[in-house]
Amino acid sequence: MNNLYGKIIGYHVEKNKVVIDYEQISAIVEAITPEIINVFLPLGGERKPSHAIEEEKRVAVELAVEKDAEDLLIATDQLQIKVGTNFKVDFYTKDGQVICRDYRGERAPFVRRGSAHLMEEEGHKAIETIQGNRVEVLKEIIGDEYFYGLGENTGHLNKRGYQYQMWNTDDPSPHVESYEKLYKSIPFLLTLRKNMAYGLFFDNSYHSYFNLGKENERYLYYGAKDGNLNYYFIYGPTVKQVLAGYAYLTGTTPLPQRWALGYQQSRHSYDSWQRVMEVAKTFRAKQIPCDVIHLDIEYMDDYRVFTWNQERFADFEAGVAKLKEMGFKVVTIIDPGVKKEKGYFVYDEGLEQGFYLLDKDGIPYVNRVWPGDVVYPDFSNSKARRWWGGKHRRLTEQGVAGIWNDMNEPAGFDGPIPDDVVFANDGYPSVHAEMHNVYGHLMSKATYEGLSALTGKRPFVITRACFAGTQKYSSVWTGDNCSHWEHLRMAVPMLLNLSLSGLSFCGTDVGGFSYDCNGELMARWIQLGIFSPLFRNHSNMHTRDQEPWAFGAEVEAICRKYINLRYQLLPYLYDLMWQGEKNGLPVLRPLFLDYQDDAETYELNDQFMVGAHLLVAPVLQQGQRRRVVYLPAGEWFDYWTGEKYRGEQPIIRETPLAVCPIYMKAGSIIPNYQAQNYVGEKDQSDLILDVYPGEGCYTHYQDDGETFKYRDGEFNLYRFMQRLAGDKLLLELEKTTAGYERSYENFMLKINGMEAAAVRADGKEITFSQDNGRVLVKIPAATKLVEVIEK
Ligand code: MIG
Repeated sequence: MNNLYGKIIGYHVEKNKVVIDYEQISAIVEAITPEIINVFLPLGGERKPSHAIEEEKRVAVELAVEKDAEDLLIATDQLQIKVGTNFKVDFYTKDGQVICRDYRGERAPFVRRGSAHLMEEEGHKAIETIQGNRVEVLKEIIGDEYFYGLGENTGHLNKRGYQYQMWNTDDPSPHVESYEKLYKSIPFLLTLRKNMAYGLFFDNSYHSYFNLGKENERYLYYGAKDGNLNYYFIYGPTVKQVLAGYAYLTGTTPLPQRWALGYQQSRHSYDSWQRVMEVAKTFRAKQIPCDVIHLDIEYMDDYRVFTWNQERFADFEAGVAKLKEMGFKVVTIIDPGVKKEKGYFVYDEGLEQGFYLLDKDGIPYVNRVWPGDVVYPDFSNSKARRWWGGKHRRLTEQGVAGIWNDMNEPAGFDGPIPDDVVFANDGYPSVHAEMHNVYGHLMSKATYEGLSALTGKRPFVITRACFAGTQKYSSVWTGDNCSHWEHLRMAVPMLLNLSLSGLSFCGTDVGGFSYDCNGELMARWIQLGIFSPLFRNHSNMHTRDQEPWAFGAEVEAICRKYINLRYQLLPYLYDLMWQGEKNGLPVLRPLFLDYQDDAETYELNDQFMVGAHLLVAPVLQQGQRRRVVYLPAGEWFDYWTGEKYRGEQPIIRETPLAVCPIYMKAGSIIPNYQAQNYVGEKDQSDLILDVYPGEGCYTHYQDDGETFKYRDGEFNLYRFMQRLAGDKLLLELEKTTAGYERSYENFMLKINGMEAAAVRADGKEITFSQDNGRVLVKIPAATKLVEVIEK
């Protein structure tokens, strides 16, 4: 780094903050908590309110500050921070172990020989060398380090050796490994090495770059074209602590309505009520569960947002109501581009109130999208956000249940929006170069807040573009993938890194968006899709039908079976979302989240955990009829056969088309619902508990599934504990919190891998049945103790 700020010539402490005067500039090191440190240098001007960290997060932290000859030594009760000449900043544990250190040498990129120009002439693409950023940070790579996070990127789980960019981009060609940027920018990096994990969150929304030991093995490089040096160091040493720290700053995904975890069917575009009804009826006739049908852009009147087509979608309200009777919710797409047309109420209202982005001459900036010429709402203006949020009344009044935000990178058919387009930014006027990456974020915030005010229910929003912190407002999907096996494979690390970047409520277009899907690919994609929190099948216009029945009887049966499994697992997924709102941990997890000491898990690109109890090893290759599954420490039950395996070893699993390998950890108690066609079809007053004998404890959460009343305590909690004692399995059941009026009547216990001689409930012998290596028992929900005596 060539930034020469000189020596430290003075400092003073203001509460949590140490202001450090250099010969050339003043820097700030501030403890947000004892484990989270903000490092700030005003390279680009005034410090504006962050769009990612929206609330005051500082707690009072005791700082010990000391100056030696050159350096300033700052200590919290968790960390020691050494700040030196030229604002080099190093982090140590309280007992002096290095965590993360600035790299002191010069940048030393590897040499590229030959001519980029000639290569481009021939039609190849040259790789951009990243230079000349206003903001630059180099951190030492300390030995065997692994890098994760950074939101949505192609490639592998571990990002070491690669370069990525933060610049929200809608590039419709097939996403391949060499892509450095996609729709989402999450400048959060998680670093893992033996016994240590830490995070760096760079809160700068300008176009920025991460080079993770690609340029040189010895350092990682972060650069931003403009703005300030402004990052948060987040101490672990566990990955879970780092994620909790990042969630503390940027927020967590709020618990969604329960139906939002159901299966969702989309298509660009179901273009009339007639076609929508055909699809809806087929789901019910074929008994394939489905909760949501999406209306893509063709529902609109000539792509005017907040309108609908009066012929193909005549009597909109009645159509939505009819679907509701059948148990379907309707989610409609809303793009940011507002058709530039006098007399169109949205355009006129926004224009009158000055709610559009302006070009440098102060005239509403125009680009072209679906409706033709459009103007763009300025979502950085809170008044514009409220106006936009309120516009959704038109749709919610018709019964629309959720909103899908697209094209909000923002995209424009006439090329990128110029850097100097002006945003109001609530009193901190800013240009597009700074606001581009937060445009989608602020749009989904407007949508979330609008839906929340209009419906009083937990909003369901999907967005394509986003920034750090969008998890507070929206779910995300990974944009325009293809019906390619490579894209199925890529989905696993992509969803895992999104999950590690705060965006727990994520999913892919199941079956693939572009290109034609085929039966085998569909079957495998559904098998993966049932585990992603957002579970939506979507495909492009002019591609082959992609509904679950479009590929013949065998694939249809597989889809039905797996979508049913998703619906059985709904209470487990819902529990995970509820926990995630509190602790910031994602639903989908790379294995190292729960097995951090096991280096075998650091580069598993084709396996994941759903919560802490369920391990999935999907099939990601055409024709693959067996695969290796790595089981981490513990004992594991094959979900399909009940067979038990010892962990810390790879095993081989046969994978005929109908089998996706799933393993349940011994000691797990997984809540299940009875199969149903949609959420709410059955009252689910009997909860199934799928028990895998061992030692374990599980907390189950229950509420109304829709409103915010849970935030006022209207929920129930149940604690289920199990342990083995000699030839007995003991289950203790307890309702530990009773705040929600409805409760379960019975628990249906499914005890796997056991044959029982007798079962006792609260000391009394009760009847049970035995089925395929499982004990089945129904007990009243008030039961406290169940003893299963092994045969
Ligand atoms: O220019 O609304 O990624 O899911 O179907 C394409 C039409 C616009 C891109 C989205 C895709 C959606 C499509 N949209």
